Amino acid sequence: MEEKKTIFSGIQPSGELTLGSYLGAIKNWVALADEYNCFYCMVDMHAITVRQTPAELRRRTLEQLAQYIASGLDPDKCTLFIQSHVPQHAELGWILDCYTMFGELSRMTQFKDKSAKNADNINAGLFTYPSLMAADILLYQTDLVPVGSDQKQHVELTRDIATRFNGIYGDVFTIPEPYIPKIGARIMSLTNPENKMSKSDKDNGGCIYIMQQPEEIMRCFKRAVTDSDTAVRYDAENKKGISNLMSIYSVATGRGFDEIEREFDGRGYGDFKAAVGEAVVELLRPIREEAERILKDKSYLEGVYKAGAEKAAAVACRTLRKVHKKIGFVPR
Ligand code: ATP
Ligand code: LTN
Repeated sequence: MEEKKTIFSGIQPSGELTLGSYLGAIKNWVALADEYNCFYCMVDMHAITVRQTPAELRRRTLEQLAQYIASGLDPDKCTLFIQSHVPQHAELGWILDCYTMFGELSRMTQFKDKSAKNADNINAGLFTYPSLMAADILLYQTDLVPVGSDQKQHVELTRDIATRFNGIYGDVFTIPEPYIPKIGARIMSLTNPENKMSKSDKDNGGCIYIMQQPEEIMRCFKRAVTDSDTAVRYDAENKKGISNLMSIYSVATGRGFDEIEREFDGRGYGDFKAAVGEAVVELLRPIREEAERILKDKSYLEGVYKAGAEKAAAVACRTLRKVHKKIGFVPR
């Protein structure tokens, strides 16, 4: 039997998980889980590139794990772990810093965005973030990285770093491919459809959270920004709000844009916004309920992340040993 290919992906526990991360990333993680050997991570080391409140970081890391499991990731089949529990990430991260160029890091749009948002804390970690992300991916000899479109640039840099390293030392790393959904790769804020829906943004009402109560979700969708037209029609340029709602509805229900346009022909925005809200409520309800249940069982969660770190470390150590040997470190 052919060996399964490998997937790696991670999310920062820097805020509550959003509908954007669910549709852009987690939904695909679940869809691909049976076919691949999967590593899914809570990237707490990435999260501290922006200042975090310690108790909240701890709480959100565990909540995120519960939400991964509740979304359908089976801890017996996928490796679910916390990044800081596998020290090889930091070790390879440092090494890859030495194979990543200042100019490359300066071009990363996430660095530019986050520097603008955190002007009082543009730390070195924020700048070198992509080489730590490259380490995350390359440690597991990853073939596929399912992410939203905002992370494409980081995966491409990972490929460049791996290709550069392999060019010097021979085939050490598998070159990974990004896996980006056709619809849902960039869910926009409901209040400001020019901006990505993002968990660390505090724009009231623009962001839907996986753990949000149905009434609040409905309220956010009813207030979603649209346009002065009345037709439910996909036009990503001129009807950003409606097109965003159509993407959400499409991924939540599996219906195509044509079908949605027909369904709401002549019905106006009010009906449509309520329907999107209801579809999202029903999509998230089982995940929220299951996550709430799992969260009560702290010892179960501890068992999952400890076993996950052990499985991850076994693979990570193998790659790191190979890297050490290639670059000329004396074996430990
Ligand atoms: P932060 O605000 O802390 O940067 P975020 O909300 O942008 O966080 P991430 O942790 O950066 O979320 O992203 C987690 C995963 O979800 C990534 O794969 C990312 O590409 C994807 N993702 C995040 N937001 C969206 C979105 N609005 N639409 C589609 N995919 C998204
Ligand atoms: N940079 C990503 C989070 C992240 C990641 C990764 C995603 C860190 N390491 C490895 C995929 C693979 C983000 O900000 N969403």
